[in-house]
Amino acid sequence: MSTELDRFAIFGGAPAFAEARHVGRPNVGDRRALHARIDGLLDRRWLSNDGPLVREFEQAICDLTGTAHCVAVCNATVALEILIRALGLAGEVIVPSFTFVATAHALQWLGLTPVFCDVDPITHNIDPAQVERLITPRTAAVLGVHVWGRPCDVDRLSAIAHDHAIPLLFDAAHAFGCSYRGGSVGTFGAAEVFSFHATKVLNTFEGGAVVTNNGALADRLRLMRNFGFAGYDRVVEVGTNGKMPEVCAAMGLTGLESFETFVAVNRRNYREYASRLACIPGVRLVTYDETERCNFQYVVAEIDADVTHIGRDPLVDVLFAENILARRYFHPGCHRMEPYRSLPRYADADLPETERLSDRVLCLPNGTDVTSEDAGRIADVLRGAVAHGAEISARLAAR
Ligand code: T4K
Repeated sequence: MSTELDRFAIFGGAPAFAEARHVGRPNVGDRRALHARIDGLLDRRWLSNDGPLVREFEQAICDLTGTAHCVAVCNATVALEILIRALGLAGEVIVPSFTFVATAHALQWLGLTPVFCDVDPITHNIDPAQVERLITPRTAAVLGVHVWGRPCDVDRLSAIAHDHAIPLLFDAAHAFGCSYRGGSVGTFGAAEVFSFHATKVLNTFEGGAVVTNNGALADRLRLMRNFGFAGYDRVVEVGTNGKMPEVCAAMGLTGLESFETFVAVNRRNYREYASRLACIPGVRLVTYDETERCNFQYVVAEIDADVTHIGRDPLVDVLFAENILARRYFHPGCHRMEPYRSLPRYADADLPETERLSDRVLCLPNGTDVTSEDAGRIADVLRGAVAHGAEISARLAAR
């Protein structure tokens, strides 16, 4: 006998989508403008190393964020590494565990010690009170992350960093185009790092940038991203190859021309999700402060399994069967990933909010590849699954 549950693809029904709907489909701007820029760089035969498109892109980022200096780099992970190196940091850096692992890896890669800090359960951002408790004489810096593009408590973190005379840095990988108290992300702390990875609201295929108002720091970053070269044959620093190619800047410049559209589509989809997922017990959509500039790139739901009677993970299985590839960012939390989980210093990590969140968070597809009909249908599937949460859980358990 067929039941309501048989309509779900996980139990043999037809999937909601014939083709996969992804979190992180790239936003692509005007192809003709992109092709023209690519023709230009091919005609110039200038493909990399501080080319005119990279310079134009850097200036555009400065203009948009109101920051004095932008150093474009091949990706945000390398941007973080170069920044940490340029500041000469050594010892411990306080950082959230609830972040993409690149934030912690950049520190570990350079021989620094990430000191994992818990996050605020509502904002999902690093908890300033705990930052203060974690500061010791070994603390070299605080590295906050503007998770989902919602800025950290910049004022409190700035006061703490100032009181302890340590630099405050931000991983702003998610927060391009966002603001805090009217000021653009990019202008806070000693420096901030953007990601322009394919999955970000603005992409350069792969890419990242350090933005700062500190001219001396920017000069050093420029040297370090190009092997430490200060001119032909003159190396004045240890450096690496962190250069952004011209074709990436071409993509970034083209994307910037459509940036307002990307954000408008994200906002429209977010609102569609929000209206359909409102008032579902046990499902809480992360909200944005719309009095600020937000990029709405991430649509994030928290699932409270005690209320929904279906956990986040079985829910992901249900959605995947429907061809809705929802993601569990940042499960399981950096401190529960290698190499951190096997290192003695993290054995007693006490990060209850991080663990609670990383077991509850579900990211839903957004971006210009997602129509509002898609968003509505995805929300309806989620709502339907939660409505049958207990029965689905029981049937999955019986398998
Ligand atoms: N700090 C934070 C807080 C970050 O979130 C990130 C990156 C970084 C630092 C480091 O920035 P980068 O060094 O990457 O510039 C993704 C991204 O790879 C990563 O950039 C991002 N954060 C993270 C949150 O998400 P994955 O492993 O989920 O990526 P991937 O490549 O599997 O892409 C996700 C989905 O997007 C795919 O299932 C399909 C879709 N997709 C992806 C690409 C690359 C496409 O449709 N087309 C594409 O070209 O980590």
